[in-house]
Amino acid sequence: MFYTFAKGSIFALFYYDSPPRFSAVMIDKDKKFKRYLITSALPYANGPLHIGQIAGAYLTADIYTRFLRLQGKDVVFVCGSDEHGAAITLRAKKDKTSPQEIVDTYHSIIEQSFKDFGIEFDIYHRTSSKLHHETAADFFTVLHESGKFEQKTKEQYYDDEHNQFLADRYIMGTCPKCDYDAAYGDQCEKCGSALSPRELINPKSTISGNVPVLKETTHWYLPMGDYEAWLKEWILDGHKGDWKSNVYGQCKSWIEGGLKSRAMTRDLDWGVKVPLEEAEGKVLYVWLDAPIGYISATKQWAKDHGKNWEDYWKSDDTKLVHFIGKDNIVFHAIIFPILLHAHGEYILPDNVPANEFLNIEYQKISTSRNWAVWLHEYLEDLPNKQDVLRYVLCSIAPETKDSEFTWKDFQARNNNELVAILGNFVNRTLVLTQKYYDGVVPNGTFEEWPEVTKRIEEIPEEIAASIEQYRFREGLAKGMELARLGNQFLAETEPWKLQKTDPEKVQSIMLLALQIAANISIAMNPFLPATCKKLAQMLNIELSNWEQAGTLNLIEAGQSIGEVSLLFEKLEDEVIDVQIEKLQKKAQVHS
Ligand code: B3M
Ligand code: ZN
Repeated sequence: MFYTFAKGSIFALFYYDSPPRFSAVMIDKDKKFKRYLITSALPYANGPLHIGQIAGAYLTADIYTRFLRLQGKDVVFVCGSDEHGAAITLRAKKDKTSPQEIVDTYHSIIEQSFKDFGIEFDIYHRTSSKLHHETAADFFTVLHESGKFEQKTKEQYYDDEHNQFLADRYIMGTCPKCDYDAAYGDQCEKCGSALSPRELINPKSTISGNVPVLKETTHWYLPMGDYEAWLKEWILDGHKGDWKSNVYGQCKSWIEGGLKSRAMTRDLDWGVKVPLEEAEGKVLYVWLDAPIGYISATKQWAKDHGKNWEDYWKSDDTKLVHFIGKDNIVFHAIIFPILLHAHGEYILPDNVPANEFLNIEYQKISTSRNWAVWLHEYLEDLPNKQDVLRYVLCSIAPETKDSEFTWKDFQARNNNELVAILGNFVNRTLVLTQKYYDGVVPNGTFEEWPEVTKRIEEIPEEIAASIEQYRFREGLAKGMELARLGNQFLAETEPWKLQKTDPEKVQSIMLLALQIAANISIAMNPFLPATCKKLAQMLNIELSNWEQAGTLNLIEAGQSIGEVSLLFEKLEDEVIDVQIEKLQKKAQVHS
């Protein structure tokens, strides 16, 4: 092979040539990590998944993890169902069934649709498991015994009709910060503010609709204010410029707004029981128990795979990254870190890359109005099109602000990008290889096209840098640049015209086009895994590791390519119209 590229120095080269935001600090920082623990928010098992959740906390985490795995890194990607809290019990009440019934039903639906969609967790656990209950209770005990909680008796809202205290989603009212009239007792979903029930204007019980009364109850509080100085140092100084600005900004306003004590227990009968004799009838606050779900999931995975879970949670050379949606920022960036820090044995997240929200057809997703595209329905209606949805959701991922999903845009991105650019390039290359050489890869040299070979070498490094900085849209666009480069290369060299007059040059052209296609199969693998697997099969090459991306000898002269078929198909208007109608019809029924 004429051209080979020395690897190993890729980061140095790339960072050196790039704008200052790719700082040397980042490389050094990342070098100290020996292993990675990646988490995605645990979805409540109270309904199926919609594409807004996927775009928020799962797709990007999956891309990130696949990228690490391709580099041969030691990585574990954990998730599971969040099976406690009012989200579950209220749903059970609404459906006139038991919480257990609800979580069993939705846990399986959710787990299956993640699998079918290609979100590849190492474990998908559940917080109703015995291991989780033990882990969460032990965590509470450690904090309790080391005096990290304050026990306080206070008046709380109570529903007289149902004989129940009303915390979190059991109470609704008007948000004191933004006037939204359906804010929950723990959070306003409109402005993202964390609230306590007593702050709500015109509070109402969500079970009876009645105006609640006040009644005394005892709980264990986390004095968050005590950690303000520590949080300032850790986040505001320590993660400035490194955490995404939406995350950093929210943390800053939280910390600077003053942190109040927060109850870590609840008067409920569904959840992890508070492990104290005097706490009969009380369970752990779901936002204490749920993030500990990441720990219990890791424990279960380690048990199943002969690993030591503590390596992943208690060792400074592990990089912990929480992928979440913006409504979960305070819990992952402030409350859970305080708990981990207070416990004392755990590492803290290195990053909390939160996405903003995805709207559908210019309206906020609403599960109660059924304004959503449900993942399991998508997978049924549009089978074998997981990667199309991955592509679209990554292209429009709400990384820095809310973004819009529309079915027309989905169609356009499929037809004009996946079909016309990526699919077209691969198909032209493979069909010509069959036609000219009976599918046997020709020999050739590339010195005539230094700009093309240079880009092939550079693009994977650029994709890597984008992913490492949680800029997934940018990384995907770079991947598409490889396909555009390939199309442009074929358009300019016109092998179909040269075949009669200069077949030797055509061999070189086709070999280089095949190397581009092979590079796509690695470089786009984290984004479009099924497509890249199929592409590798068509090229008849082993799916390689990331280190090989950017090299020009991925496919060898003399080898045969495999069977050729189309990577993507055009989506006709009819198919899209059905989806638009379905969305509208179902929403009308529910409103
Ligand atoms: N279940 C909230 C949500 O689904 C919650 C996340 C828990 S992550 C530890 O948005
Ligand atoms: Zn609000």
